[in-house]
Amino acid sequence: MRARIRKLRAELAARELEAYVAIQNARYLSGTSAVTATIISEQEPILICKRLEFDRARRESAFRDIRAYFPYEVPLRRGERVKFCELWQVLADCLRELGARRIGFDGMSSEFLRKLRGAYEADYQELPELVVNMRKIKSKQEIAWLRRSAALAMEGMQRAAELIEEGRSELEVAAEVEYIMRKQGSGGTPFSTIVASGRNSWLPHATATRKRFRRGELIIVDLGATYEGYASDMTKTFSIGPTRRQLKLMNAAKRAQSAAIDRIRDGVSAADVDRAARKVVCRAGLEKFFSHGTGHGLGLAIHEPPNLVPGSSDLLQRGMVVTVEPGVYAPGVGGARWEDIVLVTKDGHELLTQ
Ligand SMILES: [Mn+2]
Repeated sequence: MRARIRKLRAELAARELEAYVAIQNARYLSGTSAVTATIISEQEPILICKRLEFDRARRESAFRDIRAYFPYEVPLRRGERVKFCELWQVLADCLRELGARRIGFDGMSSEFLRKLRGAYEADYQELPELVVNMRKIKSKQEIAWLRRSAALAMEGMQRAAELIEEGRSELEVAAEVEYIMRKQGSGGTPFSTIVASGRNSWLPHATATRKRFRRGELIIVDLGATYEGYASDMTKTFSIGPTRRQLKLMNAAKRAQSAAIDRIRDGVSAADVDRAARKVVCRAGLEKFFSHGTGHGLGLAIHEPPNLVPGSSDLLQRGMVVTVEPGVYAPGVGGARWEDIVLVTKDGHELLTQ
């Protein structure tokens, strides 16, 4: 956490900014999800949270300057200090106290910014990339947590593999995999577990329904766990008595994934990795069924930069953690997708799921 603050301060100094207000990235900077906003400057970093989160923020964050606010007046416990106001008013008070004139921030609605500016006039600059770029490269600790999270996802997937059989429902499988991941230490699923069979399998964002598996169906299982807030994301495609056309889809998605993973190493462009997957799908004559990007970064958020998509200007660097998940979705036939989590290393890559 200290290293993050130090890096951000260097970015601020380079841009002659006197303070940075983080809302989207407040958790990343402060180490707790109890946070609403943080203000980083040359002075003591400030954590702003709602009154009800104050005790948790104090327990979980290394920040010492913690300010609680609450939108309406309520009786307080002895010794409690709370400002009864809206978030923009606390921010304005803190920025005034810091005497900051040039202020960076990572994302506010125009309405919110208008109110903040009304309460404290300064030069505000929207610069989310200052923190977003830092977040792309994971620290040793973050990699360790992502590894644990990935291991939990693998346990879930193993359970799914045991349960795929005719007559079982999508929801039954989703419930069982979530149960086992939770029991093994998952903080919860970063997205609703996908178990999509038959006609649901060609909808890339199906969830899980009461539908039961039947012969001749493809079944996509896409699941994730969290560990210390860090998300995992993994997909496999199962089949019950697949047809030749279904096998072709599964094969193409699998080979596209391998081709993309093979490309991953320090210095390779994210667009190149996407292109490698697309080439395989194209050769199989299935390009019109590949309806999304090849992968995405993950960390505290399930989807974060870098994105492995056409036209991406990102270069993969050691310490980045990305998913690789090409998929093909042929209405009337089925959908197939494989997704694994890949750590970019100096000489290549390491799979965190398998
Ligand atoms: Mn994914």
